[in-house]
Amino acid sequence: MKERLEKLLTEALSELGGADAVDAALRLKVKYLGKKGEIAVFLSGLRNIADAERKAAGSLINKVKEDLEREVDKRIDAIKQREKAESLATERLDVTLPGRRFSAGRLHPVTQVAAEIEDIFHGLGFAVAEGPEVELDYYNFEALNIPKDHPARDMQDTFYVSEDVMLRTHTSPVQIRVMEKHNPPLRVIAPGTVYRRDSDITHTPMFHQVEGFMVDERVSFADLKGVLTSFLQQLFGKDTPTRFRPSFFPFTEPSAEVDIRCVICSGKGCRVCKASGWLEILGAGMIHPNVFKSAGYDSEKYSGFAFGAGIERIAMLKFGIDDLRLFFENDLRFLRQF
Ligand code: 2NL
Repeated sequence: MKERLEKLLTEALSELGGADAVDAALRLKVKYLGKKGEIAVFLSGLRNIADAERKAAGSLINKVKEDLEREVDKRIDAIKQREKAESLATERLDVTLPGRRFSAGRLHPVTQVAAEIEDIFHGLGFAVAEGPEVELDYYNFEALNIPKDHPARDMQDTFYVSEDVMLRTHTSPVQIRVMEKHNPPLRVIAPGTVYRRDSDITHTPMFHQVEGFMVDERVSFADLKGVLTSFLQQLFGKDTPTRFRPSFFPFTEPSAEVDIRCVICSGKGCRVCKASGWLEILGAGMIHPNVFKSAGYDSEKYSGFAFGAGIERIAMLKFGIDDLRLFFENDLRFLRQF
């Protein structure tokens, strides 16, 4: 038995020497040391050995078993160390390589113009307010003195969610909400996204607007003219002529439309200003007493002006863009120019 054991050990060690991966070494461990392995065969053969020799034989088998266990573990350690050295040598990371460049993005021209408008009004003492884009009929129409039979309420123009809920068609409701919460004196602008059921070359169903208002005791039409003239001259240049024409809005009385001298032809007359020499840029007026009533303000004590303008239109005139749809196509060749 001793010779067979020694032969087994020699064989096992030689096989182990040929194992060059961890799983091969583990397979040998099972083959020799496993429950049904070669050593187990020797151990179960013990019962056929004479009582007097059994103890010596048993300890001999155990010694071979332990030697073999030690050798297998040593082999596995050696294989792991070699694999680690190999991966350190081959999987080198060159930390001196230049990084991948990210190209910088930029703000959308509509966002840029909105930010410039906010800056100018900030300088004039106005705060910025925001509000919901899904709005109640009350805030979008009713509180603004827009009666039930007014053409602006036509299904044609408004995206309705239900009878009383709609996508806001202007940012005026934000200003009603501000007046409900705060008392005069107030100077606030409300820039934001608005929605109208309209889609052709000069109208998109979603666009951007900035409205603003000022309320205090004794605010006059002269304040309206002063603030809006200063705003337009900061936006389009200090020598830009402006003019105020009578107009009508349900929420202001009196109302005006504000023009600037055509930025394309300087007043000579061109395609953009339709040969008039002027460009319409703002709507404005003195806030209607009925609007003050909705807000809970005393219209005998307070007066104020309000105005509204389309941001895309201003951006088109500032940047010389002739097609509104370019703002919504997100073509990088267009956007990179601003
Ligand atoms: C335009 C005209 C305008 C207003 C908006 C307003 C808001 C309140 C009360 C009174 Cl809360 N008026 N907003 C007033 C006049 C004109 O916009 O052409 N927008 C593009």
